[in-house]
Amino acid sequence: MSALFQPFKLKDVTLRNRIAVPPMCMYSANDGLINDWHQVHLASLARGGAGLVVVEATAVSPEGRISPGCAGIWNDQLAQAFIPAVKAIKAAGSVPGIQIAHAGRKASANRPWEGDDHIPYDDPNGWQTIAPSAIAFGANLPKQPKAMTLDDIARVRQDFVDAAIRARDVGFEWLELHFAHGYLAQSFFSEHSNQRDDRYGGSFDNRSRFLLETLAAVREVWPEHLPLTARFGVIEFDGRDEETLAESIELTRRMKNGGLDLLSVSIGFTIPGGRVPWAPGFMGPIAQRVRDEAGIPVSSAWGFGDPKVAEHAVASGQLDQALIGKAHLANPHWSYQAARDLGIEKPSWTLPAPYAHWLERY
Ligand code: FNR
Ligand code: 536
Repeated sequence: MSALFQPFKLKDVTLRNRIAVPPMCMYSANDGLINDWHQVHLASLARGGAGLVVVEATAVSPEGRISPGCAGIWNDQLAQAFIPAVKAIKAAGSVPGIQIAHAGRKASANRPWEGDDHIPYDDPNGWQTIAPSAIAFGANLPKQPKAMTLDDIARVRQDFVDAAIRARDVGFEWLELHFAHGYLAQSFFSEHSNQRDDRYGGSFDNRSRFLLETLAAVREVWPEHLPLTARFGVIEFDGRDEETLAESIELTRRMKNGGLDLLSVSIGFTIPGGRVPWAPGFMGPIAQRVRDEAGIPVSSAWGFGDPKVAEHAVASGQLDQALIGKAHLANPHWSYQAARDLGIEKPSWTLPAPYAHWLERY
């Protein structure tokens, strides 16, 4: 019996299996507006059998985009462009999710295949970035961000709320707050990037405040019966891993108390030089600690692309849900293929009859 192909119920949403497509930026939007490419990309992933498809990091404000090509949801026109994708994902039997995001000091960057480096603020394609403190990321992003005022903080929190309302109103059934990967929220939590001396910096309570306040404000508008989740980097691999993990687990407990339904356990990426111990399934034991110690369902990525590794992670209680990223870009039918590889006879991924009828004996 496969664990990966068991349904997963969270709040009133039942996913057909434990496989999810995590958010993956396409860097192909114009002024935040997604286009036909995004519709094809998202629909094909849902048709491939994953229980959940989460739309790429979608900026809550123009300056929150990583690159000029990033998707946005800062007005109703941008939100409505997601309706065909939402409908296609549902028609394919999957559940549509969206990650709402602010890139903070990692914004105003060129696309990865164009160098991944900073676009100067005075370039027509670039803009002034904002962050908890005026500290640059370094490496390929050396430009100093502007330290946010209290008004800036309140405004961005409200941008997350407005984005959540729009996501709700165009039919998304799963919301993910992007609190990971060195972007704005993660950079509030980390002392590497947050050296504020007001109530948003310094102590653990203060560094947690932006994340907890944003979660609380979004919880007010996101429907109670739908999953509210976050992606958060619980570890930096910077040599202070036990301390960071202990703080992260405590923050996760507080987020759970604040209405979080699942944590997507990821890596902080707040500093350029982290020593990530890449290996198949290496995040499994870390995710399990969060799951056990914070008592919350978890998902994780970074190396579960081999079906046996993903199956083991779910079966052994490390993960409630396996995130399969790049392997889905290579093969949108990863779920179908995984079921075949794992020798599942009648997988609960239930392809629609026009396919299943032919493929069960194929
Ligand atoms: C990503 N990733 C990512 N993560 C996230 O939280 N929001 C995002 O928008 C993106 N965008 C993105 C674009 C592309 C092209 C890649 C390859 C990755 C990270 C992604 O969700 C996933 O965690 C990693 O790819 C690791 O999982 P895999 O690929 O090893 O299964
Ligand atoms: C993974 N990425 C995450 C992104 C976009 C680009 C790639 C995101 O969360 N929007 C990654 C992050 C940091 C370091 C390596 C890879």
